[in-house]
Amino acid sequence: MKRVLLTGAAGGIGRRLRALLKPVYTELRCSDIKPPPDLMPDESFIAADLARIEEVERAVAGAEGIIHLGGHSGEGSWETILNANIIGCYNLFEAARRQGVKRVVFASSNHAVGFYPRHQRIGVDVTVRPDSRYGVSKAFGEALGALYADKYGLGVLCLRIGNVADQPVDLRRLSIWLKPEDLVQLVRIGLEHPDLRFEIFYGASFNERAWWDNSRAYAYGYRPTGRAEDFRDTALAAQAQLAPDPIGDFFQGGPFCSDEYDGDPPQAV
Ligand code: 15L
Repeated sequence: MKRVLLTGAAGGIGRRLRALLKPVYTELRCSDIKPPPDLMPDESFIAADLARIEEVERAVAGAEGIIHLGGHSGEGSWETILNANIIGCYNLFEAARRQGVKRVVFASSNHAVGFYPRHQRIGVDVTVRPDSRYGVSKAFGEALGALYADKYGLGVLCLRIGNVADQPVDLRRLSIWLKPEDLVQLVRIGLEHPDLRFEIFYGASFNERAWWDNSRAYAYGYRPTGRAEDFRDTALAAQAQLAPDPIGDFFQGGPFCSDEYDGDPPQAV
């Protein structure tokens, strides 16, 4: 696998992945709605608005694999989520099918299951419990990925990404942190593992406080190198500066759960 398209190349995760993937995929093509400000002369870039399928198809043409990070990466208005993450995600999978792409790695999110309480350990087989319109769009993307795998034979890996950063920055992130190099490992499994058809993995490093059973990823050879507890003291010191959030502190999705929350106080079951 050489010809790989990276959507969302101008975003936070996209910027990190571009640097880390350059030596791996020598024909990496980057895409976003606008060129990343730090685009290097040796990087290949094609602009595409995900809501316009003809632009997406142009970007996808010739690619063997796609890493789909593109779209809106947090909660947004329905219109924003609809265009970037619902229509945009459909356009991406449909363009991949039309252009004969072999593999798609879809950046899903922990927010597809954010309304599970923190005391519950979950695998990838639970019912989705999105914590936001954004989370719903990620559950939609996972469903679309399953359809394109089962019906059209595309190889699809959905990564329910926790939080990609150099280190975990608060208590919640001690459970969901993903070291950028570990994300590269996961992406490479999605693009290159010969047995992969459709899978969902959690995008998390080796975190002793994890809420997620990531055994499917381990079965495909994932061996994370990041250990959140190595940063425990700084993460807990940062947490001590934050105001308590009785809803967000109860659920896995954190502030995505407390944002617009209008239900009863959560009860531990
Ligand atoms: C996400 O899915 C977001 O894209 C990111 O900005 C973080 O908010 C992350 O989840 C998180 O849960 O920390």
